[in-house]
Amino acid sequence: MGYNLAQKIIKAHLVSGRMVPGEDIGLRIDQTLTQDATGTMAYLEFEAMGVPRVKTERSVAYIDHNTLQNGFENADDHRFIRTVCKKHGIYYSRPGNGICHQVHLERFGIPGKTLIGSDSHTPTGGGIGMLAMGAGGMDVAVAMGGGAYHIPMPKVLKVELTGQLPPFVAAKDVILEVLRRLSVKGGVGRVIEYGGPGVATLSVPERATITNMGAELGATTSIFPSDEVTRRFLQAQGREADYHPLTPDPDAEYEDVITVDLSALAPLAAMPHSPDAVRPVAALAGLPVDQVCIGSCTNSSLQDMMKVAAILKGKTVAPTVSLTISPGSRQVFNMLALNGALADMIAAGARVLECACGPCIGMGQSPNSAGVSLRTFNRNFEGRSGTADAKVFLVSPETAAASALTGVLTDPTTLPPIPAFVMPAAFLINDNMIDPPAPQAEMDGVEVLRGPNIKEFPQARALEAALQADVMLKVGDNITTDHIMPAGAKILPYRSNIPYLSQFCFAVCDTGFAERCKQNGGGFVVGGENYGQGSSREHAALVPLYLGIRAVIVKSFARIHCANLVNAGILPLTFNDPADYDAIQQGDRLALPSVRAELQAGTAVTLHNLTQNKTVGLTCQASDRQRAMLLAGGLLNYTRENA
Ligand code: MIC
Ligand code: SF4
Repeated sequence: MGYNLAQKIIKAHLVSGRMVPGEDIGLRIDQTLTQDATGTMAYLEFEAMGVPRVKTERSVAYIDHNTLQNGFENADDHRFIRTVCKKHGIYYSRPGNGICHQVHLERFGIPGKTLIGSDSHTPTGGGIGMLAMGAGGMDVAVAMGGGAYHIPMPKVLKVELTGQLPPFVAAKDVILEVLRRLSVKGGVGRVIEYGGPGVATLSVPERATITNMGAELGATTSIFPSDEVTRRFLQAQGREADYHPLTPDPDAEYEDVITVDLSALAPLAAMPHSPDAVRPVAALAGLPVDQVCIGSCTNSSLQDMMKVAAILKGKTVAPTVSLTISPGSRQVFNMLALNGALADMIAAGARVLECACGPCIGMGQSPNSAGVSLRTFNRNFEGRSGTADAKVFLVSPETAAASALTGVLTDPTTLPPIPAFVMPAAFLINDNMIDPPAPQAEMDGVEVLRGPNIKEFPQARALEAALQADVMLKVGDNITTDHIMPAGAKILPYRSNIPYLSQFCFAVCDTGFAERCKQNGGGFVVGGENYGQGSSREHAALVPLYLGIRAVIVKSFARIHCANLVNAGILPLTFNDPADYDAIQQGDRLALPSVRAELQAGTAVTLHNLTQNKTVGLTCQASDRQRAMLLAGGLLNYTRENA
């Protein structure tokens, strides 16, 4: 039997387990990346492991999220990360150099390699044929120390692309179409592999838009083949030597195949508050718009920006609209400045922001009350923009630019033609904002500089024989890590200060949660389907741990969050019968009378609801290795015990 792309890379990196879907596999990791909002914690964890120099082929730290310096906290964290990088063999991409995924694609990604990043959009690297996955900070720390990355062996779904995108229809519309069909849970346990004749018609940045937003499917990752288009992209980045062709075997097998005819697509939009609430732009056209934000790791390539500039050229942004544009990298920004496109954006009235995550993570630019904001980003979860009642729609750069001019949601296919974009034969290469690590001989002399914002992170304890506590919170389906641990300009500076962060835990759902936990010494959280979707932030596990949460009991979990819970030493439990969810109320007293012995024996866990007088069967969704981690009280304790 032949191998598909994902299986080929997995096979070449397998260090433990069998390639049987659902079974735990360990993978050798070639590259890692971090960003600043998750990186501080990841490097504190790396330091705690006591490994002097990273053992990966390439590890890079990016500063792109916490770039608003409203107080000393973010600047201190950046200085900490810079000095840790110098000391431990990590490349440091300075603030102003761009968004991690865009810069990594341009400067470091290599087809056929494995990459994990402490950011859920790491699958962007799938656009050049990497097996690139989002992970918790602790997993990234372990990989930097030379340890394997463990995932359940995924199934592989093929998306067969045919035809060619019509003018003004974009890669964003491709991934929105896939989200419309599969939903935000459709990718769980799967790699989404793109193939078919349509692939050759898509540039690397277009492919990267599609793999980036595959995170919103809940997929392990998404991947494109590495072909002549990939070679030309790497050549234009001065990195032809990094090119390796990579295609699936002709007799490769897939779990399933779905077909997307690129020629038949029209501009699409994801409506508030979920990336899979997708409708044709034409059906929503005319909706008044208050704000348009163009950028983010999904849509900030030179190609995206040039299309936007061409649409804006010679026009003026509608008087009722605030338009922001954040180029994805300094390479993109610089090229726009040199070729005049930036002047067209400025002349049209765009508010040009630095090349960073910016509004995507609520670092400024919150919309007005109940405002309609069109964004080329990948997430429109409730409250993420910083305005609780804002309505965020996710659209392509073309739809965003067209609507910024008219002031209402506008189908860009109604616009007059713009010049076709041609990929440059050579990008502007200038790596002067990437600070290399100290040479081996000098690393001991590097002092790591820590600010007062860095507090100790909470440590789990070994699992007791039995647990008994109250349900601190009951929530519904599709709870995101933005619900559990919100981000935004006011909170993000405290990513290395768990005690401070804890007061905001679940505040989107219930402002009393943190206080209730403090008064009760913690307890349990109950949830519905796809609990923990979205961001990879391990803070969504570390903060509940700090508040005394011992188990999360839900209908189903999103992959990265489930792994983060295990790493933190919190039990991830699922109902054997989803209907039992209805029989538990917030405030109920629950007992897990034999939880330790049950976990030692397997994955079945018995729950007594003492308030409702009902016994419920649960499963601990964990591999043998993860169960050992839970018994020990999380990944750090487990690593210490097994060192
Ligand atoms: C996001 O898009 O939600 C983030 C901010 O990039 C997160 C990481 C974080 O919470 O720091 C992600 O996607 O993993
Ligand atoms: Fe940054 Fe937004 Fe991308 Fe997250 S999704 S890495 S916040 S640009």
